Amino acid sequence: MRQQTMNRDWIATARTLSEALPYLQRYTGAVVVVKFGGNAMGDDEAMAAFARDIVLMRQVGVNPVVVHGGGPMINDMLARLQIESRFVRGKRVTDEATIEVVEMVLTGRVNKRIVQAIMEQGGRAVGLSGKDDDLMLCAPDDPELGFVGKPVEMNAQVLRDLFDAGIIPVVAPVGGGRNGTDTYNVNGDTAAGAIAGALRADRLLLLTDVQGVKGPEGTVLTELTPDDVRRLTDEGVIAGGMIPKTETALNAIENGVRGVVIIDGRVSNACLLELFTEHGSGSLIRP
Ligand code: X2W
Repeated sequence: MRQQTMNRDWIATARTLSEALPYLQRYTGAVVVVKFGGNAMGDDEAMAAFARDIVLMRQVGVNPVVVHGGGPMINDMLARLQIESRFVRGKRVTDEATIEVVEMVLTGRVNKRIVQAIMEQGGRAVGLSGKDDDLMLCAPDDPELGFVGKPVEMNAQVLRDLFDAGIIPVVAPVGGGRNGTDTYNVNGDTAAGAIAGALRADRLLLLTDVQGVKGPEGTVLTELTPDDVRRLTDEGVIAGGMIPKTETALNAIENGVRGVVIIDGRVSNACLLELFTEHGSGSLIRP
């Protein structure tokens, strides 16, 4: 029911909407790839909040693509099947038994949970993997890792076709081999970077569980160039788990992505804060 009384919160809400106009205009028609990692997924409430942001983006004319991870969910299923999880340099050693589980978990349960959450918020979503319409063809990444793939050929037309139909693509990071029979496990960040590159996306948002890239004093750096990233990496300031993210960012930018933002997915409405307010919410890397 409409209420006529004025309330400070509502006035602030109206002002926020009004102030969003230039950002809404800037991002109309933009392609925004969002990497949603397994650690960022959390409970049903967090999932619903994420889905709501994505549906809002689509509603205001952005073309969002969700590329998800699901490492923790793969670990759980492997444990239930009594298969050991082993990682080398942050990537899962993927033998024949493991790739079966990876494909089932990512393209099945995890992918459909996100699709369903988006549908529940009133959006239209279709789930697919890198195998669908040859979206992401892979070659072996490193013999030590088994069926871990590096994307070697991207065919992003299916994503554009989905945009045109008003559908939000939700992509599981599993790719096919060029021989038409192999299956590869691709790191979620790597897959998101490759997809953003193939689309020459306006933004790649990497949702993580840290605040962003930190400088030597431990404060979050809000804006960096690729050269800054290289320098801070050489100096050891960017280290550990941040390295795969910044590497993904540099590759994506080399492939024509206009900006990559590393943001804290635990902050509510992180994607909206980044795109539609002046308070970007993490570290923006752009040339
Ligand atoms: C990842 C794919 C899932 C992923 C894995 O098997 O765990 C490799 O390591 P998060 O949740 O984004 O970490 N693949 C090669 O990246 O999930």
